[in-house]
Amino acid sequence: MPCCGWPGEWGRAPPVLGVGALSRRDDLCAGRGPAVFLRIITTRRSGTQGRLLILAALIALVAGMLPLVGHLGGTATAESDVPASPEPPDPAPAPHHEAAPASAMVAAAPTLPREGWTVSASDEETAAENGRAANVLDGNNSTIWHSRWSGTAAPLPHTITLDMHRTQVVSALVYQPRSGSANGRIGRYAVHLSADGANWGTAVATGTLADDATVKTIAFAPKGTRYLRLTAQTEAGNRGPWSSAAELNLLGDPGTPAQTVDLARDGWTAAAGDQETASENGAAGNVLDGDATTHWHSKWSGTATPLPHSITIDMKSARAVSALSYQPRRSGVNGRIGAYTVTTSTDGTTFGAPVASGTWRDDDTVKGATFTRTVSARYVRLTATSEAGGRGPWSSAAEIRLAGPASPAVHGSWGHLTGFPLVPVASAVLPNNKMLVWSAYGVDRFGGSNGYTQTALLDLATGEVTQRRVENTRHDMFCPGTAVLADGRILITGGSNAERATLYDPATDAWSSTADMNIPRGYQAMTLLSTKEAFVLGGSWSGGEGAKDGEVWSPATGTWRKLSGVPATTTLTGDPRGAYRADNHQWLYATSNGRVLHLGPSKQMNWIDTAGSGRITAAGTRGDSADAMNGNAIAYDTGKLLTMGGATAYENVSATRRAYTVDATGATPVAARTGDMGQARAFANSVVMPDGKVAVFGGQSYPVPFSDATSAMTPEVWDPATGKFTPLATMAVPRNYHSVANLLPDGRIFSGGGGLCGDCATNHSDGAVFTPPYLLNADGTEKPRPAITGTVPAGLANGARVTVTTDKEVASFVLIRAGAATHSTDNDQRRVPLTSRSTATHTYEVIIPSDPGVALPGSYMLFAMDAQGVPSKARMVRIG
Ligand SMILES: [Cu+2]
Repeated sequence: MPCCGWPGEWGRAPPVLGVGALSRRDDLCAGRGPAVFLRIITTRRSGTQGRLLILAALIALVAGMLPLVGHLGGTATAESDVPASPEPPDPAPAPHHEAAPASAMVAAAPTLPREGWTVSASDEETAAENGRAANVLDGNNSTIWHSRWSGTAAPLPHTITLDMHRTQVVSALVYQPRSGSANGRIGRYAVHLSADGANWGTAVATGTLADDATVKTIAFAPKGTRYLRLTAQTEAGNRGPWSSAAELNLLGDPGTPAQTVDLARDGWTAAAGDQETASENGAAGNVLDGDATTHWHSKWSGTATPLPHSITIDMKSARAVSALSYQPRRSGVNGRIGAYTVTTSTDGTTFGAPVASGTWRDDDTVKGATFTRTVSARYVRLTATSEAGGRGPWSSAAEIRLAGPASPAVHGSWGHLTGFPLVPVASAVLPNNKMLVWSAYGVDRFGGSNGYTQTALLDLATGEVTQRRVENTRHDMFCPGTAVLADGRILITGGSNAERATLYDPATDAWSSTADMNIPRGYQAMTLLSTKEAFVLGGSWSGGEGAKDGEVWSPATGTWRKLSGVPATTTLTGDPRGAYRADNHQWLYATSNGRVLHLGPSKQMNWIDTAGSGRITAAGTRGDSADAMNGNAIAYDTGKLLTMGGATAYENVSATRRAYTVDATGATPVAARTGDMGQARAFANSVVMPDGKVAVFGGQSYPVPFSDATSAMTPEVWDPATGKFTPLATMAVPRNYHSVANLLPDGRIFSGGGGLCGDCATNHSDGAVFTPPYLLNADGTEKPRPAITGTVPAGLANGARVTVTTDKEVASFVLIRAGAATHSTDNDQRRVPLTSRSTATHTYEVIIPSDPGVALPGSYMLFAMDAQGVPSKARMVRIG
């Protein structure tokens, strides 16, 4: 039974040109387009790295303009049947290097070392010349791969496939044509990526290369991959059915160009050269209202105002600006901006040379334009010179944001992307400084109940990723429930094989089965209990709808006990899809005596007693909160939780910016509204940090599974002292449905994943590490950190008093439970501040809370913090 939406349903969408052809007029401006439109559009590939895509677009454009000149090298040419042609003039210089943002990005991308790589081709000439595929990796431009041409030539298309034998982030293919002869120069091409060498998805780049001997760089959005396939569809000069290449290289992660942070838009105004106000509310001011459902639209009723159109943001005072982000309209495709320039002004009259220019892809993702330099300006003007799909003389924008340089000490900073051999849909931080991630039966897709799962381990010390297909537990662990057990093992339940339950033991790296659940489930929630048992509730996404009563797993017997007194009926949201969605992804907080507070995402909260056959009793509503499906709940302090975001339905409804605190320390939980997030989010992930602040990453303001539209690219941090959210450094990759985030033992945060939709556009088989502000000086260097120096016992009992030594004076100690995240839910992470006292110089007695409902048994990171809140690296300890 497919869940999460079924990728096959719209995973193989027609190309976007076909989509554009459906739109004859501006019907979609009024939101009257057929529903299928949005679905098709959401399958377009990610465009967040729009800067990079500019280059690919320009290459394609330029190639089409260059004259096709036949060429026959003067030396002995292999292909004997080629008509002689005059020599071409010197190849025209490719003008794409003038696209500053794109080439700036590409230049920063390192050429990946090719040691250990292998290559194969659909065919190769070995009889009449040495045209073996391997020649493209030998660093010698005079040896080439050539498609088979002796006897009967193998017809086009030809493919050549690189295998890096490990997953790396790749951002471009560099094609060195053969020298000495033009034959086989690749013309029309497609580039595909694959994690497994079997599933290739849609092309990440297509186009036509110029018929000359210059090196060609084909850029695409950075992505983790192991295999890359270049398909040659035509010969550049139509000289024959041949393809050839002297060398192929790949460029790696271009890195985050400059760390930027969104500027607050309070008091700003927007004015456009023209706007539609007669037939719709297309006023310019809509780009600043934080509402992705309203937009600016150029005038289209009566006689449409012709391109170009411009819209100018007035920030009311001069600011340092270094990037613009453009969110396309949500209600249709018309007016999506294609080619654009950005100019700035200090007086609103005189605008300088463009600080950014390029062409945005025709899809619904949030687009970035990184300026060539940081400018001080009051006015920023976005000028659209083409409509992305050529649909008409229109321009539109849902939201326009401006960003300035980020200050590391305030906004943190992002590290490079790490590629994974799969989409990390679920993750668990392990006691051995590794992170376990897994997807489904496929590395980039799901469906069916296949009895095996693709997993990977990231070694946090070395960055090495190892892949493993887990078959022995006969469990497809896609869309599961997870719980970190008292002994550090991970219990994974249900999902695609809905009744199954699997254990992963980090100590032995072994996977094993435990008893099946009584009730098959998918999208259920779990938590460990203070009794060291594990509790599960809900999960109608898989194994049948409704009646997903609670049950409890015993570590002593390895069996499940049904809790007939804990039906899910009072824990449901009012989702329009009914039970299928109403009991998904519940927020559970284990407390004393085997009890659990169920605090969402339904607006109704409940106390659950797991003793015997269990009992569930109403615990009031979460303040004035509505249902908040796919929001987050985080235990940031003992008995204190923060909930944020979510939506009243699983999908296709606006998410909320609202956040609440829930105090569960008394008999009745007390909920109160706290500050709003800057952006509405569902499908986000949140992480509590040692200092008690909560960082939230990703999510969409209008949740649609497998879409990257309406992505919130600005993470935020909530401060419990002020109740306010403030922005953090902008993310490079959207993190939406099926993404994860975890606090790491070094005090940094992993944010990755998203997608798992097969041949779709929104698979993100990568992740990046965010360094929080508390670790950084203003200049981006790392602050001196305290260190825990002495031995800390690996296992600690509740109530233990442990002596901890440090290298310098520290102010406090804190435990953060190792998290296990999937589907915006992490009921494992909790922050437990510790009581401590100094007993000698740099020596402290630290008290582990005696109540296992406070220091819930399991794996913890023990941090020491100095008086400024700078944390040490953690020691991993096992409590209970
Ligand atoms: Cu899912």
